Amino acid sequence: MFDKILIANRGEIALRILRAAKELGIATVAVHSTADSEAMHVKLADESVCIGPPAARDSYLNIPSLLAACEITGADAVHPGYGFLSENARFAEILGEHNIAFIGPRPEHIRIMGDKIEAKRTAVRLGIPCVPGSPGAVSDDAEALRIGAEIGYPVLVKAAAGGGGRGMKVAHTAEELPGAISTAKAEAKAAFGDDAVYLEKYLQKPRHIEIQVLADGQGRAIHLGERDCSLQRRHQKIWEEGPSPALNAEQREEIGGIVARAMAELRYIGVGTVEFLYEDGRFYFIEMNTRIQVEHPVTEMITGIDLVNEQIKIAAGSPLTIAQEDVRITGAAIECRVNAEHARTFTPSPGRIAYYHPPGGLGVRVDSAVYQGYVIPPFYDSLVGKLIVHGRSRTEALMRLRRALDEFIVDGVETTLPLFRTLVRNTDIQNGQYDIHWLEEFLAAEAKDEK
Ligand code: MV4
Repeated sequence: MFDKILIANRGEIALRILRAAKELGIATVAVHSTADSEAMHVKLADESVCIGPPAARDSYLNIPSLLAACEITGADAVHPGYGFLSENARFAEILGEHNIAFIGPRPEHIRIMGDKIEAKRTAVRLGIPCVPGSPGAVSDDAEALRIGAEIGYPVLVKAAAGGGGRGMKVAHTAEELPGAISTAKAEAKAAFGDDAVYLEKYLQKPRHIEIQVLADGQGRAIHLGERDCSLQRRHQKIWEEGPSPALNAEQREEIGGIVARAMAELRYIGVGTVEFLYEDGRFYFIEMNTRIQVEHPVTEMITGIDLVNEQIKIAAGSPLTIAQEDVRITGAAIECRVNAEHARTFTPSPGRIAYYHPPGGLGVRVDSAVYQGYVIPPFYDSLVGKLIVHGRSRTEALMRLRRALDEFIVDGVETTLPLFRTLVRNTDIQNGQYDIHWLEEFLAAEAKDEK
């Protein structure tokens, strides 16, 4: 097992990793920018190192500074959390060259999944169902039009280097396709320095359902059910829940089994999330995330499995000790991402938290790194904390969420709590009847009613 883990992150996820490390008896090193000297993860870690000025590229993304921090403290492993360097294959490789363990998958798997065309090719090879589309990058309009005619319109043009929704263009007809391709290519070139694009049939009203996997790189892999992350705005997830209100146990076992077998065959290491669009009873692979995700607590609440604990043990070379038969999905969990933003306009609201009272009680979890008097800096994401509730049924989870939201007080900054208090009382949400466009349509309708 590791002796000392350096946590290359900040905020609630740094705290989450620190807690898992402490429970394993592993010493912790926090790193921080000059803007984060008073951050909770710095206060709770055994040691801390300042790695640079506020801008992320000079601190949390600064590989030489992180290596120096490992050297100074003698850390033998690095946990990257989510965001920042968590899906940087080169960082994982460099750590390996310095005999420091990267708590995550092999660089090779990070690289494959970072290229959306390569990821899809791999998914096809492993028997994971994909959206019909071009087999690889499209090079000329004639080829694109041939594929368009074959799969039918609307067609979605996606950037190979994209992901998270950047660099996508819809062509509703063949006439629109060449224009959509050239626009997508220009945007992809400007955003990622890579203009490779591919085509997919555009699914109009899907849900976003992702399967959580755990694999040991030695041929063992299990799935931990799904999370429904359809409620999002501008590709930012707002509300995540599991199990999905749209699936039954049989559908879950089928897609989960396919994904687990694929990850075992790939010799994937650690935690991973395989993302699907789900429409008319069918799953279509879109991407794979090779990191621990923001919404992982949903899975932890319904399975009772500590994902970060498992992730650390696997990175240290331990075989997976949980069998698929041991995984039981119990009840329902919902996570709300509470941001320091205006609940209607979503404009960021950094500043001092004048009063803070988080909710508690049975089935309530708050993953947060803020405290009363803490100043939310303007340089990073605006997450105040994640409120996660668990109930024996989805109905119980919803009632518990309503209660917990009413208890939650954050003064001094604007937060998205009022939005969640509205959502938890909405009939579509209560009935689980929503797709990936529901939230933006709801917000647009609300904005209209305001006038
Ligand atoms: C799609 C799609 C419809 N059809 N692919 C957006 C982010 C990226 N992960 C994939 N995305 C989509 N891919 C096909 N073939 C619609 C989206 C999409 C979306 C997906 C998941 C969650 C929210 C979304 C919001 C808009 C579009």
